[in-house]
Amino acid sequence: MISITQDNVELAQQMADTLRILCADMIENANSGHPGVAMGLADIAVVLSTHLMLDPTKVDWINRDRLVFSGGHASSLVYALLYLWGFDISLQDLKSFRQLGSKTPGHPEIGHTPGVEITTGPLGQGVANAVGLAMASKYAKNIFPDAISHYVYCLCGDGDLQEGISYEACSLAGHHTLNNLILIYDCNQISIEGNTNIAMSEDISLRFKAQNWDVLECDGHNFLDINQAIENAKKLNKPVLIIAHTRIGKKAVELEGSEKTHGAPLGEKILKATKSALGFNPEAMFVIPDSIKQAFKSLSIRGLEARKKWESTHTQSIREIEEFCKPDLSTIDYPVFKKGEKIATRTSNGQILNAASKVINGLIGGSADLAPSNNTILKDSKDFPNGKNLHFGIREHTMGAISNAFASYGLFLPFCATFFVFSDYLSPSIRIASLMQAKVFYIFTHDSIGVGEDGATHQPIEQLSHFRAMPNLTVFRPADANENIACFKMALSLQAPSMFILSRQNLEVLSDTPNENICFGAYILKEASADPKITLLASGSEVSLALKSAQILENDGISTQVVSAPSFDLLLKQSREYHHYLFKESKILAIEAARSFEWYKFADDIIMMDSFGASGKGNELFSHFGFTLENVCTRAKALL
Ligand SMILES: Cc1ncc(C[n+]2csc(CCOP(=O)(O)OP(=O)(O)O)c2C)c(N)n1
Ligand SMILES: [Mg+2]
Repeated sequence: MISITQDNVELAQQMADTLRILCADMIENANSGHPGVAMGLADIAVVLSTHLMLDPTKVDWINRDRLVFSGGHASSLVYALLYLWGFDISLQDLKSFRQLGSKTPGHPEIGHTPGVEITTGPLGQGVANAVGLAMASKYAKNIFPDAISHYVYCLCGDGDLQEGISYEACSLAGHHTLNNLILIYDCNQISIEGNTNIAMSEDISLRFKAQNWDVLECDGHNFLDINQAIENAKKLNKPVLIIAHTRIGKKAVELEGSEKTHGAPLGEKILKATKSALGFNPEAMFVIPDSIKQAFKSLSIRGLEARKKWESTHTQSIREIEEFCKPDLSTIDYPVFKKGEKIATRTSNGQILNAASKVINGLIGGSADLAPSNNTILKDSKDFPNGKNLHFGIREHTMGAISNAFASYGLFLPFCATFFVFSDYLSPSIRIASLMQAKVFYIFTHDSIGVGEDGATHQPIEQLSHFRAMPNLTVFRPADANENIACFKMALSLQAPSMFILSRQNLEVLSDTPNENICFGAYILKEASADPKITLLASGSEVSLALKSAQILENDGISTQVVSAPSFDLLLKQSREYHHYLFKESKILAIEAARSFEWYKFADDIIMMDSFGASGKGNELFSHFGFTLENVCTRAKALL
């Protein structure tokens, strides 16, 4: 079967029922999972299978269609489909669904299971990811018009559309008239607590129309109807929402339509009864009739042939795409900063970004309406979709998820930006980026109480510790413009996300060249006159204070060194020998204008923020909160 017609509806039905039972078996076997969504979406999944162009033998084919399951709790369906489509997943993997060490974790994770496009589970993220993939595809098509022609499909549920991120994302999708995006809404009007009418009564169709989408509806259990909707959606010139009216747990005996199917196995009795009702052997598990295997297989053979044909007709584009993905980073002409110069790291970072953008054609990104403050405008590029400057609007959460999508699309190095304090608004997406090890650069300026007059609401306090605690994410807080360059180079070398925490206020450039020792996370910026008794350990704007304090302590006869620590994460990764080389036998006083308890890993005492900030002049705030020469020297001496 390669497309749905009146003649093969019966076969389609058998395929869908096989999926239903397979998913229910996986969940029963694991004794955990979500049968409702899998059984409810099985019919749509079969129709979608006839539209998707995927080649299981080449999962990174750049012109493949993208399919995002925004409701990651449909993972059983994801894995069952990938198995039947012929991806590198075995029946055994389905049998070890959700078990430790399996290829089939509780929610789909990119990199873990071949064929999974992006990690989903936190509701709403996937919708925004799909918008991001459609944007990535649209920009890719602008650069490689012959080669890129695929669709982005996304399956989402009531929960995804309740989440605020979906409003943000769909607003942007409508604004950009992303006509390569088809969002299929599993409208079963059931979530965990029961009917969605307990918390939701808006008109979804009107909502999407107001956001410049086209809206279609179909019976989500009628193959011809679903197929017609998808066919129609492809012809429209806007992003399309297909509201598919479905029943959760479709065909589960006694439980169809009930929230009870949402998050628990059907149970032996009901599973057996359901199998009998559908003509399956009630006693057998994981049975897939050969005819069904063949039907799915024919779809993936079609994908393989499409990919081969694409490769043979786009040889020139393929060469260009390969070049695009391999910029010569050694040719980046970084700006030069001279010792003693005064420049905010947000400003130096803007210059670095622009220098890098000239070489890295895939460097693309923007800010949530703060580009002039974050210094993230790429001056020699146009606005998306004609260039690399993205305007996210004031939609931080979606900005994070769209950046994740750009990173997983396969051609781009995305960055996004806002004030550091508003990183909270996209933190859930940063968490997923970290889990996925997606290479995204976060540019967060206005890094501390140094923000000044905007006051406590705008002064990040606890964010630095929060992100340092996030696995796989490297946080950089450079002390000056040259450290900024070194941190940027380091970030380019990592295959994971990086975060730049940058000052609003000017900082003195402390050395003449970028210090390569930044790869260790911290390094000795100023040696002590003798074996150090005190180490002043600081990051960012507090490094200057440490240097001046060290001079006073030295004058008072206390040998003092200064360690600049732009990256706590990288320092943590170094050996005990390196830590000992760095700190020797000295007492360590850390200085950081944040809630930086983690420095107790190394430090004997910390001068940090013990409260929220306040409004006032930046320099007065630093004094007010104890970031003074006097306090540093007193606290240092108290350690001896
Ligand atoms: C951000 C977030 N909040 C809560 C959850 C927990 N959760 C998982 S599924 C779900 C209900 C989703 O309802 P719906 O999308 O309608 O899925 P259905 O029950 O129809 O399968 C909830 C609350 C989650 N995964 N992500
Ligand atoms: Mg639902």
